[in-house]
Amino acid sequence: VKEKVEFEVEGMSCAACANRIEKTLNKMAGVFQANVNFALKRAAVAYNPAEVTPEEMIKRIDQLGFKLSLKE
Ligand code: 9UX
Repeated sequence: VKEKVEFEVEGMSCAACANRIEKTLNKMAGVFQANVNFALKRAAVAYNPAEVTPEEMIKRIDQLGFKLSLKE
């Protein structure tokens, strides 16, 4: 199963921040593909809901010092 979720990203100060977030999400078990757009302050993640949840992504990225909020 593949689900997609979109987040708004708060706290990014430079494009390397987007790369840090993207790499961290891509390393999480159950994440197929994460893309973070610095200019748009958006993150899009394709994931397996049986392995990982958007809430776990939010918690993981909070540890890096950025805030993800679900976009509906
Ligand atoms: Mo840029 Mo971000 O110098 O975590 S990498 S502010």
